[in-house]
Amino acid sequence: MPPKKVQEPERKPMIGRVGTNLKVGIVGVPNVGKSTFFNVLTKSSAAAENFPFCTIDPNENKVPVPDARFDYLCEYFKPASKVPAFLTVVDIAGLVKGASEGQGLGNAFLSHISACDALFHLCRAFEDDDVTHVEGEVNPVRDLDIISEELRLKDEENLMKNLEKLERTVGRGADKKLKPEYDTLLKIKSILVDEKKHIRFADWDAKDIEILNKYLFLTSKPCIYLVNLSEKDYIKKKNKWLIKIKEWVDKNDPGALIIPFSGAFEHKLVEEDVVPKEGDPTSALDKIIVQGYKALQLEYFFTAGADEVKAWTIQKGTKAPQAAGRIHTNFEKGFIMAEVMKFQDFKEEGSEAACKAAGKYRQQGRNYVVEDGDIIFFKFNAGAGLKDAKKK
Ligand SMILES: Nc1nc2c(ncn2[C@@H]2O[C@H](COP(=O)(O)OP(=O)(O)OP(=O)(O)O)[C@@H](O)[C@H]2O)c(=O)[nH]1
Ligand SMILES: [Mg+2]
Repeated sequence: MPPKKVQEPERKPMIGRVGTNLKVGIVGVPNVGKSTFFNVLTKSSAAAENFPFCTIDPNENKVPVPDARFDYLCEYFKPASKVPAFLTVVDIAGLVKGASEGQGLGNAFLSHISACDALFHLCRAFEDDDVTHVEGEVNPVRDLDIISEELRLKDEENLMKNLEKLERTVGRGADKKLKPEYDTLLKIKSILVDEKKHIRFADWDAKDIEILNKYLFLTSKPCIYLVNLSEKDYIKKKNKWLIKIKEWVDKNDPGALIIPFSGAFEHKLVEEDVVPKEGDPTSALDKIIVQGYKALQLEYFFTAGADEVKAWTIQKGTKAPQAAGRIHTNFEKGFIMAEVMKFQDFKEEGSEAACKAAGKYRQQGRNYVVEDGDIIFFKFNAGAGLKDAKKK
């Protein structure tokens, strides 16, 4: 009798690029503190000066993702090598009204934003007469509108170009194969052009997502809103724009996160290298990094031992053999099983042996979907015999 096929539950595909080399781009109008934020976030020194369009070419850097579980494992194993997960951040040039038609630094921004997978949309809510605002007075809601509309217009241009191309073939009934793609583009048009909304506003089915992932429109990328406050406002958690920004996000990008921070405050923390005491205001950067990483739909599993504690980045929904393949292609090819401990179990039981004794050290097969924070030991067949994949 042929073996019964196990029916797997349908997984809805994700909107976005496939891979683990994903990036978050910082967007916003000129001179609002993007490069200053990039510098304090990634501890680098991209040019950040008081004039619009200070940034021309994008700067890219990596920043470790803070994680108490990783710290615990390092403390436990005291390994020779510690490798956390990293978030890649790109500092992009400022956009002005009309950028989609070539104003300001113009169209170059398209490819820079296109190369990113999620966006930190940074707006300025701090007053400082010494810092020039391209639109005159400070008004983050107007600025959010400007950037949001430029991104939408760029997508509209891209969409209409492709729709016209398809119309010539599909419209005349000449190419039936392309009809589903054409239908999805029409659906996108109704959201993007007729309703003037961003693509991520709508609920897309698996077939649409396949098409969206072919085009990678700018407004399909997830967005986190970062509000740059003065140090005083950040510490008091008060600023007149915060409610208005919340209203804008609820209307234009429902469900998206808003994170207030202060470039000036963060800059001071880095410069003065102060260790905050109990009750002191704390940095917003850790939260921004963790949320940025989540927005990319990335997660990681751990390998842990005396040699190395390492976080391995994977996309959500990755199965055990492909996760093993992150370490080495042979691990995927010769995959036998994954031996998995949940981080929480490991911490509660206190050791691998205790986890085993408690039945919390589980052997998982090729259909196992790896979960964020799993501690994994892969077994694979390297031709001759069974070899351990764990780095002990
Ligand atoms: N008062 C105050 N000034 C800031 C803050 N963040 C940045 N600035 C100043 O604002 C000016 C512009 O900062 P940048 O970080 O270069 O701004 P940007 O958004 O990268 O600008 P472009 O690259 O031109 O688009 C600089 O003079 C900064 O010192 C802040 O939080 N408070
Ligand atoms: Mg800049």
